[in-house]
Amino acid sequence: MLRETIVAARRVVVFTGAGISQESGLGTFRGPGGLWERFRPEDLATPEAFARDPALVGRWYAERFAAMRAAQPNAGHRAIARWEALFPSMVVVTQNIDRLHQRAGSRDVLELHGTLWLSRCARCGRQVPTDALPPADPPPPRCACGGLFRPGVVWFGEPLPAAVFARAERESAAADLFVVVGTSGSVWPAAGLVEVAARAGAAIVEVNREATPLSALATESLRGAAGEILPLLL
Ligand code: BJW
Ligand code: ZN
Repeated sequence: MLRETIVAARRVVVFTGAGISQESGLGTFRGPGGLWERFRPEDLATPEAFARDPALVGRWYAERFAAMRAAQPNAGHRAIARWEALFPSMVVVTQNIDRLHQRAGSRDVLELHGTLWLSRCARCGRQVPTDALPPADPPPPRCACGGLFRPGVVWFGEPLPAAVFARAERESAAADLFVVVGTSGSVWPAAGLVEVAARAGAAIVEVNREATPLSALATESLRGAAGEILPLLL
């Protein structure tokens, strides 16, 4: 059944979250050992937190950027990249900011929550590669205009990049196979894409170590590690 669905698929969307990068050594947000167990999101991942304590927020992201640079794509990222050759249309929609999909070879990646590889001036909006900036410890580097550089990610309360999200919605509505990997499905509006795909009639395949609120929408739920299951699906 799953086999037939995959073989017949023409338009595929793979929707990913922090769980796919867990086997590359990057922390997830929620659950045991997750980043939010040690930190409160509102202390670090909001524009208010950055305004209140830019050095603290800057240091936290500098540490995570160092970990991301050192991390390597895993078997899950690589399997997804290889799917591009198998389907007429294949898009990766990711909530991740680590660029591991691109480094694994995926060419069409929609970054819903931005990327830590880019920084931008909080005052004038000028965008620069994060590794071109001096180390953020302390204080965060400043732009020529005097503003502070902030990570190029989407914080709570901020809008997602509109054109990127609009395309993600279109692709989700047009997909015949929608594969959800390693996300708790608890952050909106990203999580709503699964509903968009389900309502439009796509087969939903979930790959996760645990059940999530999205499992109810899934045609098929595969429980386990993405790095083990995704190469098998191939
Ligand atoms: C494995 C595995 C392995 C582990 N293999 N699986 C509607 C209802 C309620 C609230 C809202 C709503 N609409 C908006 C909101 C508010 C808010 C929100 O969603 N809040 C909820 C928490 C309730 N949303 C927003 O604020 C968004 N903006 C917005 O709505 O703007 C509106 C607006 C419009 C116009 C003007 C102004 C505003 C923005 C959300 C931004 C989220 N940002 C973050 C931080 C990014 C930067 C950073 O990294 O620091 O994005 S939060 C964090 O969560 C990060 C992630 O992308 C995101 C999702 O997490 P993810 O990927 O699902 O990770 P986990 O840890 O939750 O789950 C991992 C999963 O993997 C688990 O299920 C494991 O079991 C599994 N797993 N290892 C397979 N090896
Ligand atoms: Zn500036």
